Amino acid sequence: MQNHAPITLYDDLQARGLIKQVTDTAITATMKDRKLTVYCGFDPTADSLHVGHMLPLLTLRRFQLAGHRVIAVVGGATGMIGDPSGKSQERSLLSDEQIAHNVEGIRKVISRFLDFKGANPALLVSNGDWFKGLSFIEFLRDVGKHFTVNHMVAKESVRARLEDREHGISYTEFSYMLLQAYDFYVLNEKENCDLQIGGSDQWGNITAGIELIRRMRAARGDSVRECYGLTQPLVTKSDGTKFGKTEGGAVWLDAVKTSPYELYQFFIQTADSDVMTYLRFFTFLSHEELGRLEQTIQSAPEKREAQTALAREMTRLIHGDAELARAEGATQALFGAGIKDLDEKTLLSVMKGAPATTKEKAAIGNGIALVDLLVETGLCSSKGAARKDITSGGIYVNNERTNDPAALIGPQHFLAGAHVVLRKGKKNYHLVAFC
Ligand code: 383
Repeated sequence: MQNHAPITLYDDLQARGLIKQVTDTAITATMKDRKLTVYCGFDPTADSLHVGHMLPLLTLRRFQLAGHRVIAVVGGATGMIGDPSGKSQERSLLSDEQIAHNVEGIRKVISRFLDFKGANPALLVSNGDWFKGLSFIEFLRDVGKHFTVNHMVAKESVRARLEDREHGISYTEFSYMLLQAYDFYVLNEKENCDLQIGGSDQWGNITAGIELIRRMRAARGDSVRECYGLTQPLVTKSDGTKFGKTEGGAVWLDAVKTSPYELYQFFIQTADSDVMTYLRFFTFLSHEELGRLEQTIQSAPEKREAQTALAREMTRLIHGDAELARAEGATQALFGAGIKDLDEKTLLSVMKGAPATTKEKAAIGNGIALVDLLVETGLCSSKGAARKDITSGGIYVNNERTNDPAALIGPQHFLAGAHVVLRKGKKNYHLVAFC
């Protein structure tokens, strides 16, 4: 008999490998005894978040689903400074307009992961709200006084940069930790926030916050309040390359920057050796279902059931059911006649990454010889080779095999937006756009 008793949030996080460090082991008991208020911060370095931000974002969601109160902080102020944690070089500063634009983009992404309406609504704030009214002198007197530089230089984020004499660290970035510490203090005072989470790169900033809360309260003679920090492992790939990057750059959580189809494909391509880790990290599938999927990797790896489950869950979570259906449709279309039914946006997104050629409609009249097009696109090295490939059945036009070496390609072949998809063999696609 399997035990279906619901497990506690802490045990669930632990079983999924989502906890790297905690500041106090008492947090296990506290999380069972009462509801916490937990926060995580996101700096507006771009106008969207990417898959690298998903772990803490989804962990906030797990906390919310378990009945805890969650706060997402967008760094309207900290984004102006730049967190040196985990960064080997000084950041370039963003303009006020850029930051305002990015804050809005990030707000939109976060809103899709947390519930802002129900009985236990999430809160989304920008730390610009409290830093705006604070003067430099006030900050140095009230906050800076509680930190010794000796202590600050010992934190990993700063130490690494002090040792690197070539790049060093500016006074600006050196101060970053104080800002994040102050956020925790403000949220603790105003919202009774008692837990901060983040990736393990955030450990120094989180512990600085806990210290600051203790010291500022002690300086005023206020009672001690228990506050906690919890960090999560950084997501890695077993082949040593960076998670979340493709040839086209970062994988974003915004449909305009990374289409749902591309996101789906990104997760489909997960290696067998990583897929269970990601399923545990990112999905809300039960432990029984995770166990079942793990077995399929042994019993039928060629079916890639675990990868499909991961891609489905992530696309649904990030973009919703309708986009998942489109991404799945597009995936099948890529290999079949369904390609004819795709709209232009989906077709272009499916073909993104494939080489493309543009031709003028006017220049081809009723049609251009398929052999010529195959040579022009570089799919075949010569007309002779093209004819051979066609007769041997290796050439497809819009995913339909074409055996006629004299075939003409013309308007009757145009897919959405006057495109023709050529394919040689199983995988060599080429998109021809007629304009
Ligand atoms: C700002 C103000 C706060 C608390 C946190 C912050 C942001 C923090 C930071 N976080 C990273 C970011 O913004 O720089 N100083 O890109 C990333 N996070 C999360 C997680 C992660 C971290 O947003 O490890 C990956 O996503 O903590 O690198 O009061």
